[in-house]
Amino acid sequence: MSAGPPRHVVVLTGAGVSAESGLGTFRDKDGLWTRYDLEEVATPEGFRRNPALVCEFYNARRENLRKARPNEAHRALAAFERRFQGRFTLITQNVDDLHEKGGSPDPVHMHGRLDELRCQHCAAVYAYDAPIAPDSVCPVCGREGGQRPNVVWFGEMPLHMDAIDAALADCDLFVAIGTSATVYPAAGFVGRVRAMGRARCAELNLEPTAASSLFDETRYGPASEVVPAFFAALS
Ligand code: BJW
Repeated sequence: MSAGPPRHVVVLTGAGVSAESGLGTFRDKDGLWTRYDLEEVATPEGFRRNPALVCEFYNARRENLRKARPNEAHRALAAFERRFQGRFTLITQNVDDLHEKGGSPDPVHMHGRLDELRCQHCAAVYAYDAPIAPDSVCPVCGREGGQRPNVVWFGEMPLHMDAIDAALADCDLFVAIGTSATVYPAAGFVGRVRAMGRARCAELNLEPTAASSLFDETRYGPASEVVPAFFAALS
């Protein structure tokens, strides 16, 4: 494990980093999966069975996101990236754009983005900020239907995995923030980084998770407090 200042910091964020911005998490008390059946709204099979329900679910999430603002955790990560002299890779499981709004230039959205659609006919991915319906028309190929949120559902391959694998192999500090460590492959990142034996691993979360014992360092509390404190101490 490296001593001294890190050379390449990799940060993985989850829903907890956006919780204080008013976006619900998935598995906390009152989380999205306590109100919706994930099989119905977050799988390709659910979308095929009931596209109207899935469109409604994501339309409501897009509307919520419109009102949300980045919090101190998003801003602290962006500020650290601006001043850090080494390499910095921000990987997010979140489909919101609060890292970008907080000033991060290019977070890696491994589970896609709420503000993009993908056409299942021509595979075009395009920015979209309005409600969609099962009969929406693709602006690229003009065909009706088959427009879906450009997000990664269960059973689908997360995005940008080559870049993520390379960053995990290269980092000497890995920090997981606001994620319950239940959804793979992201939940396995800390184990992979540890197995390579080169990086210090830190978990910043509201409370301990199933993966806490794998981290060298843990800080518990709201992201808006623990994230700024952790990254201030790092620079
Ligand atoms: C705070 C806080 C505050 C709260 N401050 N903290 C059996 C074993 C292993 C794997 C599998 C298995 N069976 C099936 C699988 C695979 C499956 C999987 O992992 N299932 C598990 C549930 C078991 N995974 C997949 O299918 C993935 N694809 C895949 O594996 O492809 C094959 C592959 C193989 C090898 C390499 C690569 C690929 C795809 C997963 C897609 C997940 N999609 C979703 C929906 C995205 C779109 C949308 O948003 O609607 O992604 S599900 C949902 O969970 C969303 C999230 O990104 C993801 C993770 O959730 P997250 O962020 O951790 O949120 P929570 O709510 O769980 O936790 C919040 C945390 O914050 C908590 O700890 C709180 O305490 C904390 N917190 N307030 C700080 N203020």
